[in-house]
Amino acid sequence: MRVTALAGGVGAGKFLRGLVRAVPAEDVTVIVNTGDDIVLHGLHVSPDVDSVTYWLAGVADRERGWGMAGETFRAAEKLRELGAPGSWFNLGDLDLATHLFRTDLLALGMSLSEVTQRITERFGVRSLVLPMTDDPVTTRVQAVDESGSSLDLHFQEYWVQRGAQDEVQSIRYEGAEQAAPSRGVIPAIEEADVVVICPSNPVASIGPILAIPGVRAAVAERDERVVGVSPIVGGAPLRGMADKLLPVVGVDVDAAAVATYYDGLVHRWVIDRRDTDLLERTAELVPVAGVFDTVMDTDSRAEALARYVLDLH
Ligand code: FO1
Repeated sequence: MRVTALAGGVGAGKFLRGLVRAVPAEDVTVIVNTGDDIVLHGLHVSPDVDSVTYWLAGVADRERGWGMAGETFRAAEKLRELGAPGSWFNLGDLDLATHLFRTDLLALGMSLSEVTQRITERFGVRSLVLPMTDDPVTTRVQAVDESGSSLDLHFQEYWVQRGAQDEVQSIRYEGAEQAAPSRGVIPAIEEADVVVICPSNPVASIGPILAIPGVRAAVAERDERVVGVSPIVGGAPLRGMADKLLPVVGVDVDAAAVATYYDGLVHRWVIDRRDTDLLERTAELVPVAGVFDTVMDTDSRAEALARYVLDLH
């Protein structure tokens, strides 16, 4: 069974670890958000691509969610001491190797997807990891700070530097309209037996992927083969800031309502057991509604969820 997953950060990483236990890893293609990529200290950082890579390679830090297990931050501390711009973003010492390698290969003229393939291979990842595009796309957040001043922030400035403290007014995916899906993205959607929308932040992680010309239409075309897992459990995201961004796009922060963000795209929608009271409402919004334990503390729980998602009809 060929599975194509649309993915962002931690929630996707956890789910994908289960997915590659449920089906052969070689049969999985992951299309990953690059809207929160950022250049820091001259290095190209692709947080979601790296999260997916580290989770699939089994080297992710389960607690922190991002970066590698056993990470140290000596270089980041020194950069802060030096007052380096961008030192508010913690690049781990091991993680730095990935960014140095990526930046070097990009400078040699390789595309982001070629570089990603090289990196995932070196990490022993057997699934195909495709950045959504090789073109520059940046998620930008228009917000107002506590003094009422308008801000136009890179997503990482909003989330990491400023701690999601500002009132968000709108979100845009800069460059998306001019971007092309990276090679393999559209065929991976067209040829999949199942297209999974991972339990990632809809606005920050999946929205940018769907904004790449051709992607939304390709997913919509797959109709009953498209299944999504709610990233909202008990009225809040398990991690991250989806609760702050969903209202900005007019979507309520609950497991059923969040399916409406994917209106016309998801055929089957899985909510968490804790939200069983929302099952009836979910069934009014999507053709097939399912309930399962979506909190993936372990790989076996993630595998059980992946099997449920693939079998739901
Ligand atoms: N998230 C943080 O909250 N603080 C950080 O300093 C931070 C550094 C970081 C470095 C590399 C990386 O791949 C991810 C990192 N993240 C950090 C996570 C990241 O900001 C977001 O959670 C994702 O971009 C959203 O999926």
